[in-house]
Amino acid sequence: PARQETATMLLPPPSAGGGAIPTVDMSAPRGRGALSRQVARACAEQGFFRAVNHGVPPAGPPARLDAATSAFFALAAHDKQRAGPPNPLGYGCRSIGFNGDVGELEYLLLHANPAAVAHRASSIDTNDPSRFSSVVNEYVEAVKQLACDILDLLGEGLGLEDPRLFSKLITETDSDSLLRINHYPTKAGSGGNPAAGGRIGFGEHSDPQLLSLLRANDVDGLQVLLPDINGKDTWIQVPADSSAYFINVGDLLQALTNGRLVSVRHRVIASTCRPRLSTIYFAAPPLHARISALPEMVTAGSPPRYRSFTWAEYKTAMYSLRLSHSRLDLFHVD
Ligand code: GA4
Repeated sequence: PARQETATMLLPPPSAGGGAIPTVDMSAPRGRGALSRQVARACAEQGFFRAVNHGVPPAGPPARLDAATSAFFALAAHDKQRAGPPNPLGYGCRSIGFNGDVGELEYLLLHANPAAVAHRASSIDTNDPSRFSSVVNEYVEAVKQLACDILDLLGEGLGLEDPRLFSKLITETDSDSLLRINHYPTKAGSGGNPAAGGRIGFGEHSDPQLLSLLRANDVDGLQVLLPDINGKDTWIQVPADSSAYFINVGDLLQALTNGRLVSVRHRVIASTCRPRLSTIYFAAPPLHARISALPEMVTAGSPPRYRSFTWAEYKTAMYSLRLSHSRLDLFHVD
């Protein structure tokens, strides 16, 4: 812990964010064409946006999932450990991945595939495993729908020959999508003083998959690395909005679009005052899916940047590296 405090003090302060974060009204007030261009632009310029009026009713699947996961995190440590260790799925506390990364959080990492969820849920809610898995499954159905909408808008906005190509990858029955629920507890003894905050909840990284959809309670903490007006990368504090979904471009979309879309680097600095609860759906293709730049994204002026790989191959690389590694660089053609 002492080492972490020192590292924290070296972090440059984030800029207060609102304005820099693109907001997309998914109800398409200016029509579908304008919406698809707006989504494609945000994903190309920031790799990140806030989706509002997204059509997922907050009192439905999200509220039921939050209740179930909060009840799980409130259990005694030894009861939670029954759903761990994360290998890589399951319950984890402080350690992230296999290579020594730590964070000030505990989490559940679940496969989004219904069969795999049911299997896992038996150790998560021993009283009523079928209820826990149905709550997860209905949430996944709702966010997967939103993910498909966004991916189709992206396909249209980028002018792809098959605009549904991205969404088809995640609706395959053997898609490798995940659901992660992160609980950042408060630091006992800090006296609720925000100035004593600044612990690294989840270190800097990009998401490896296609697209991530994050929803969190009203506790701040998420920061994204975005270019400022001079093009210099700056950490931007993302103001909490529990009614919105925050959308991240992942490494695979960057590779498929030959770098037109950018996978955004982000991190969480844990608050000391109130616990943060976030739920992230990572939309991924099947393991055997081959990822290479789409023909539309390759021109004489922009030749293929990355060599072709399968999602399985990419995952092997990602699990052998640290959280902050820019793993797409391994596939870069010079
Ligand atoms: C980052 C994004 C997702 O949370 C995650 C993480 C995964 C894990 O926790 O098992 C990884 C990390 C994430 C990338 C590098 C490796 C694997 C931890 C880690 C050090 C679930 C994912 O898919 O990649």
